[in-house]
Amino acid sequence: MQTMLTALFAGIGGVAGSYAYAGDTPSFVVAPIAGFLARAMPAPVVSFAITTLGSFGEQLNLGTAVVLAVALLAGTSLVALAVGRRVESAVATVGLTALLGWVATASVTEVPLPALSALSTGLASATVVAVSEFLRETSGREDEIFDGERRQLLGGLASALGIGLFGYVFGSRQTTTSPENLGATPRRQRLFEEATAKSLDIPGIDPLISDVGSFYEVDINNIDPAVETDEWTLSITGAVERERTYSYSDLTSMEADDRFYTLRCVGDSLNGTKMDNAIWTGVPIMDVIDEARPHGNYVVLRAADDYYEAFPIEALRGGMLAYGMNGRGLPREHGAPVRALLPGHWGEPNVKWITEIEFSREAVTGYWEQRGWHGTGPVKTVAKFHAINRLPDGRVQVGGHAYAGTRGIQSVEVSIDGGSWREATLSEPLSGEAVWRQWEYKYEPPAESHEVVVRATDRTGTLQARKKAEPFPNGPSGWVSRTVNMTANER
Ligand SMILES: Nc1nc2c(c(=O)[nH]1)N[C@H]1C(S)=C(S)[C@@H](COP(=O)(O)O)O[C@H]1N2
Ligand SMILES: [Mo]
Repeated sequence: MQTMLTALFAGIGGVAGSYAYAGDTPSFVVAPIAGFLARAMPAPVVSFAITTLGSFGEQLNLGTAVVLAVALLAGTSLVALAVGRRVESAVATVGLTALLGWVATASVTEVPLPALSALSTGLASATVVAVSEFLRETSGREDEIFDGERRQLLGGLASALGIGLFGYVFGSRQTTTSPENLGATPRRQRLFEEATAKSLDIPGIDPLISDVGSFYEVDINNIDPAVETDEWTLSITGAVERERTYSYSDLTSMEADDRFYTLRCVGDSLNGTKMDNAIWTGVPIMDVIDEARPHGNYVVLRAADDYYEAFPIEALRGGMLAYGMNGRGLPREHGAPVRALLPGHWGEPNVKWITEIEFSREAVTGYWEQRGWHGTGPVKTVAKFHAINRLPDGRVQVGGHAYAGTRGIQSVEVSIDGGSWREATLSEPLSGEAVWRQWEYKYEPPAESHEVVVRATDRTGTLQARKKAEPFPNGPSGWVSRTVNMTANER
């Protein structure tokens, strides 16, 4: 029993030691395990996790990975304890703990963790075992308050907690980097002012530019890649006349552009919040690609997290390689240092942490398409309905955002009586190819409790589809309908 607990503490210490070295990066021993779990999960489970569990699903995955990592290191420590005691050598026990912990950590995935990261894990486990074994063996006297086994357990627990605290402090330091300020160019300044001037003031919904901190995040790993700017490169490969490789400074020394561009995930629920807008800074993707003279019809964008999406080459037109977001460098969670942005497409092909643009003569099946999704094409038209406010004069204000990709939003209509439609007020369109608009409608409530339905029409004159569909596999559709209850404290 004592041995089991000592091994468990060693497992906890090992994971904490790994965190101390790597922080919240892919070199953390939990990261490859969480990634493995996410990829090994059958497609329907993944879809359920995304659309129903949301971030809880991610936490569940991360929690499971932590437990598995602790179990792995507890297992190797247990072996070391058994062998070391058999040969009656504390040195062997401790050394073997470090060695096995190191080997196990280094081999948890097909992509091995960096040697130093794995070593920090093994050493941390060995420290816990060393403290425990030392306390067990140095106790001899019968009249001691704590006998050897108690001392062993308390020592193991204390050292695991100590390493945990150390790991927390150092590991967090590893990962908190705030992106540099890109400085205010006149063009960027104009875009910020434009968004402020055009934003409608509707309590309960985002302004026209989302805060970077609340901008939705979707990706395949719990722990995002941490790509160093000076180590980053982008290769243009495959069916091209000349392969090319760009560094970060190659890219940033090209003529920069700033654009509004709205992103929406195909796995967003109909009235969900996986839709946001930002000002992005970068270079037109075609400026980079033209130099390589591609001749395939298809393109694959690959990333540092092994994510890849593939689609016909036309989708790249109007696209950008972005390294800035709302006036700062791209935050890590949104793809630092560089991501792709393809106006009007679902989020999927907007590949973050991009490392390679590969051209191909044949169609390739992307990461999500292998799992049954169809999320590389243009977005569906949607009017989201997020705000219900009671005005002091007794009227009701309802509002939200509407988005139709590059087709643009022409109008938004509201019905409060289950039949007749009134035009909502729209925010002035922002400059740009694929940008959302806000809508707002004020009315006298027809009853205590009533149903409000909203629908958008795009600039081609096409009405948002009424027929309901789940997000999987093509993105949600239908008209958003909400019950407004005057007696409840609605918002
Ligand atoms: N490298 C990489 N890029 C990625 C993803 C990913 O998992 N890995 N997810 C995609 C999906 S499904 C969406 S919706 C958008 C989300 O971008 P955001 O997290 O910046 O909002 O990124 C896309 N780009
Ligand atoms: Mo997505």
